[in-house]
Amino acid sequence: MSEERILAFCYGTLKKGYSNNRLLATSTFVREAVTEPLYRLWDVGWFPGLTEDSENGKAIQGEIWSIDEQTLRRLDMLEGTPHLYRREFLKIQGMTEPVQGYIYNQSTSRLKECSPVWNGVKE
Ligand code: PCA
Repeated sequence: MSEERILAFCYGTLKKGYSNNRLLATSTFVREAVTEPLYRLWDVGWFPGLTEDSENGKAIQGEIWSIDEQTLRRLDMLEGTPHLYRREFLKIQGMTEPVQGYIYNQSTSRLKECSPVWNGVKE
């Protein structure tokens, strides 16, 4: 199998201390990171959703993780890609390498905004 590593920006339940971080048990934490001010963050319930907003976007806080392809496929399943979320390249401050993350793919019209950071209930 390919040994390629993928950089992922995690802003919700995949972060350290939160419920889905166990899926990153074989992945490597790179550093905390902030997006370019091109996004907004919404409280979907017990998890958050990131959307693009090039006009009124905020710099969103999260973590960069280095993951393998098998983990990426597992994350796609967990995140309901491409229906609930779609995976895209995101613009992260200070990163020249490509970084992917999950964009929320449903309506946010009834959701409360939680930019610039999601602090859900820790495990
Ligand atoms: N999990 C992914 C997207 C939203 C969520 O809860 C993440 O942490 O980045």
